Amino acid sequence: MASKQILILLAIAFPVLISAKDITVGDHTGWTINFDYQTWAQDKEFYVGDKLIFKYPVGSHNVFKVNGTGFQNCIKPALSEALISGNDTIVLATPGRKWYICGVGQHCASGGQKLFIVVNPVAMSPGASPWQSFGAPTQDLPATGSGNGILLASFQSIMAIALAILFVVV
Ligand SMILES: *[C@@H]1O[C@H](CO)[C@@H](O)[C@H](O)[C@H]1NC(C)=O
Ligand SMILES: *[C@@H]1O[C@H](CO)[C@@H](O)[C@H](O)[C@H]1NC(C)=O
Ligand SMILES: [Cu+2]
Repeated sequence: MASKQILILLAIAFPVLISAKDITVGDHTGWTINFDYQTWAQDKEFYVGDKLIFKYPVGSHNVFKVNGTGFQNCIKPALSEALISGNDTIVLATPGRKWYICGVGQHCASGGQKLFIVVNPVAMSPGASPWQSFGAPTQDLPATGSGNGILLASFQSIMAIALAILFVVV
């Protein structure tokens, strides 16, 4: 309960820092064989609320969510569990380790068509601490005039103070 309230407060206080992303797996390459998804994932941050999108020509590949063992050994779950739309969207709903494989032929075992990611709990910009933005104008504010910007900045300060109080109380 308390953590949910903190999340809501964070979302109100720091809207610019929190934004769910749509992440296309493999970027323009999409979901296919002979692509190094571990290297691709290395320099990326995944957060709860982000969406993974697996893109591929329908019928050529599919997507299974598996566990660590299934990932290691390319164990395909029942075909009924496969995502097959060619534009498969998975919302990262919980933090932790996630594993995905393709279940077509030997794509996972021989083609390396497998993805392992770690999902972070809160969708906050990398390296941004709430206290760094305390009272300071945040970047990328909508350009609706300085008056609004200052209003928003002080609103965020108030929310940050409320948040600080909440942390002390909880
Ligand atoms: C991993 O998933 C398989 C089914 O695909 C299941 O049989 C196995 O028990 C699971 N292993 C763990 C550690 O959860
Ligand atoms: C793929 O899915 C995303 C969201 O899940 C959607 O925004 C996009 O329009 C879809 N693209 C196609 C080509 O269907
Ligand atoms: Cu495949």
